[in-house]
Amino acid sequence: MPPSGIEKLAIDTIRTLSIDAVQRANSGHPGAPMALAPVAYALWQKVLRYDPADPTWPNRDRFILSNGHASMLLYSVLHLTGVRQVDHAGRVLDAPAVSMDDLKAFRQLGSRTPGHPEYRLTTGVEATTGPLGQGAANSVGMAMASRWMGARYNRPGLTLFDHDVYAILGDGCMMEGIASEAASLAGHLRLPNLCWLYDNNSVSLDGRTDLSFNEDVGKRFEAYGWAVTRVSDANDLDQLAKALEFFDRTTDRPTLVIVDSHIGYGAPKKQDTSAAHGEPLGEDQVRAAKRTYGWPEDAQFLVPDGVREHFDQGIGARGRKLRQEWEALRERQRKEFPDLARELDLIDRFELPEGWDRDLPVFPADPKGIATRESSGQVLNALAKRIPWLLGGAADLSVSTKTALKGEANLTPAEPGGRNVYFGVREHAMGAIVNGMVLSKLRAFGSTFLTFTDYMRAPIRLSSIMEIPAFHVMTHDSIGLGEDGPTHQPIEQLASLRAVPGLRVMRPADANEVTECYRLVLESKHHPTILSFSRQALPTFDRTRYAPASGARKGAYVLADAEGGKPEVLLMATGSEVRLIVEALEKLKAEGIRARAISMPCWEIFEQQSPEYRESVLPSTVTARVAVEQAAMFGWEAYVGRTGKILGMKSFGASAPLKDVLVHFGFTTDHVVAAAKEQLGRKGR
Ligand SMILES: Cc1ncc(C[n+]2csc(CCOP(=O)(O)OP(=O)(O)O)c2C)c(N)n1
Ligand SMILES: [Mg+2]
Repeated sequence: MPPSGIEKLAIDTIRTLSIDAVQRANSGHPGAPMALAPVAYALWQKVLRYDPADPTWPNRDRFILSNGHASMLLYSVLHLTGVRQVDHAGRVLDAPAVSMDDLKAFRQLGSRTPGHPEYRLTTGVEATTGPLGQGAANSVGMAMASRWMGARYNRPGLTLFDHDVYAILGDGCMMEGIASEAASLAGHLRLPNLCWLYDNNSVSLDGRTDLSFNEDVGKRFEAYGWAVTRVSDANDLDQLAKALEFFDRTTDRPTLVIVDSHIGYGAPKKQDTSAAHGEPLGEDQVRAAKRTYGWPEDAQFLVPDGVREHFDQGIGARGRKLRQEWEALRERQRKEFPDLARELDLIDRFELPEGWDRDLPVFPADPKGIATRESSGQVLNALAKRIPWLLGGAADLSVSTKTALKGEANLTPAEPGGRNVYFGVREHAMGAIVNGMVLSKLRAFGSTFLTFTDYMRAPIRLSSIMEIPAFHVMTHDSIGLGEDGPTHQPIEQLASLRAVPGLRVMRPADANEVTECYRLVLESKHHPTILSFSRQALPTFDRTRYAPASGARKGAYVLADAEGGKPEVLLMATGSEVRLIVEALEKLKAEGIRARAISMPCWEIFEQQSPEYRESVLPSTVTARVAVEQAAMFGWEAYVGRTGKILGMKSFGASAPLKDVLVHFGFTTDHVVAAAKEQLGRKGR
């Protein structure tokens, strides 16, 4: 049955607001919002447990628009349901999340209605979407987080966390590998609180999807272990309601609802080519569509009387009531389980428990030392003991990356509150699932070999765009991993990750720098981090002889300095190569040459220090400079200057034992010494 009365009016308002905003911007995708308006309506108005008056309510259902190009669908709904704005301190303001002026400023500079939904910019946008498939994978992380929170904080008769997570996704998302990876894991974990609504319109940008996509999606999802149901007409509210009830009844697996729809519904022109996709309809089509809807042709941005009230009586009233009931439960929790209540306060404010860093290890000086992946494992475990909501795992490499949290349960279908997550060999989804968990305020991490960050660049980049502190433990961080050879030896990864705005790349030199780097990670509320750790043992520096490891907190610091005056030559390095510059400094000292060894675990943080501090570490008058890093040299020019020397990698690595690889590519103390002398215009020996 097609909608009628006020329901039709509400749905057509979503449609026409979307059409008008795209038309006014003269840019955007009206087709999907026109088709999906009834789907959004059925979900938001009838089902979603969401209080527009408090979008921060922790147990709200989450809604993700994975096909972010349909952003106007979400903005129209946020506007019509009257979702309030939340400021950066988490306060709910007496202002709309999306005002009429915002709708009119769609895709304009500084507006809250950018081309694709952006987390933090617009209240009600639960995740930044746009790169297809990401939002779908985020939703898996959010569903895992909901279950995790429930397992930890619910008590009999006191259910604080049981929210559902809904994602709308299109053919594009369905074609992306990341959605398959995430769906496979969601099926494995049997997440009953996850519902994907698939806009099966058989059209994508290049035309009909049968140009490239003919598989039976339903069968594929059944094979993943999902429950699958169908809606044969996106305009049929009864069918949509039944599908959402089916999801509600399904308690042992995730649900896929395949919704057949017609892109650009209501516009008479055939919509199976480019129109209604990446471009506005044009004035004539806009009028024609409005005629089809029975809408006044000349009206723009019209919200008919009664529509806002209708939403308020639906989602508004339901959400208010549910949220108030939840607040009452939370009060009971405060009385009956005060410790749990306090933990939730901390989580809510994204803070850490008192004494969270109390057990952090201090590593004694040791010339042989340990691999930074090993010290990382120890530090991570010390943190996990104090921060109950720290959880994560690896993409099938936890034995190598040393990320297992000892004594903690695995996260499984039967134990959704476990803290060791087995992502399987699904790096791309892992990145997005970790983002989803962090968006749900858990301190979540992923892990694999540094070289495989290539498989997860999109979610890493999005974590930075969203300004969320997701972090990843990346080991085997150089050619120093040895025998596995060029495919596993990262070369350009450090440089490419350093190029991501806001992302912190940390490559600590020894065990104590590892501890400092983790402090920075946990203290960060808005910066994601890639931690880069060695497979091979690295000496633990004698901090009575050299500077304290706390210098790492400034991103770069003078670890060891020449005696007897200003240094003649600056030696700088990160991670495993810092030992080389320290040894070189000692050798140069024996020859009467004053060198300075600078450990630079995090360029991004160093760049945020005062000009005075940076000058104190890298005095501009000292132009003899050598940088050492087993990676592509890109970027080091900024620190060595035009005349400095970079000892780095110009090629891929090689498969051979560690010591042979290092000698072959010139990562030896003697080589650093020679480079330093060359810089000073002296003959190397
Ligand atoms: C990873 C990624 N690749 C490509 C694009 C560009 N893009 C935007 S929409 C779209 C087609 C999407 O088709 P579909 O999901 O079926 O959406 P519909 O056109 O049906 O609304 C493409 C390729 C993108 N946003 N993200
Ligand atoms: Mg499509």
